Amino acid sequence: SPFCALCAVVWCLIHPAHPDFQICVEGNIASGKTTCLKYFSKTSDIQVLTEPVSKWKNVRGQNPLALMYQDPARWGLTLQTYVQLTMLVNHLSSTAASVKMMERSIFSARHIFVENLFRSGKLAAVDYAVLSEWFDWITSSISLPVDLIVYLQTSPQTCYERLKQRCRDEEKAIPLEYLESIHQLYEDWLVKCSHAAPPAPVLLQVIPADHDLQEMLHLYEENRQKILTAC
Ligand code: DCP
Repeated sequence: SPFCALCAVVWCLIHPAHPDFQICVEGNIASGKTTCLKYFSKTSDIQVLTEPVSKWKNVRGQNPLALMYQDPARWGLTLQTYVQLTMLVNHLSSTAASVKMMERSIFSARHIFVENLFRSGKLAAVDYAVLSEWFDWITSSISLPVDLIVYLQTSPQTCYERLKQRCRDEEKAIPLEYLESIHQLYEDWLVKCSHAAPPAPVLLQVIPADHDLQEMLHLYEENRQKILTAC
């Protein structure tokens, strides 16, 4: 009947084609997530979502990433609100492939970056409360399944050197201590599970990522089999 056809259309709109397996690649700033995603994009049936950082550098001509680094107390909420939106869009994006791989997640945005800004005194308690309310509502009301987290585990020193090498304008003033705090939060979150539970139930694959590019490509190849088996 026409009624059923309409129901089917509405159903498709609110339930877009979900992949069978959703992977998030996590790690410190400059840990090599993009290289990892690029590598896996060559595997058929894995759809890789392009990195959202280009959006954070340019939303309608504005650069909230640069503003946040210039004055975190003023612009931290602005950037993190937008990061949360772009992450939500990526989590919900439908794909024809059976495996979807994305860079970071709405979970690390909250448990690593928002947490770090707050703990370091750069985010007002009211901004932290508002961001947390949004996060809690989104994650309790919308299904955002994550099946596997690939954690690129690096030393903060390695990330610092890579950061200096790539010389991204917005990131020029990032001190080593900032990378150390992000690293500690990642270890607490994913390895020690001490300050927030990863989205459950989730598999964790830790890849040591301090090596040079050639060795990393080798490690990705080794891990490709394990990841495909997990799928
Ligand atoms: N960022 C932030 N808040 C978030 C997520 C990221 O402030 N919730 C910042 C940290 C970086 C920039 O955004 O300055 C880009 O971060 P990513 O680590 O996600 O991207 P990279 O390109 O640095 O990753 P990689 O070098 O591992 O490919």
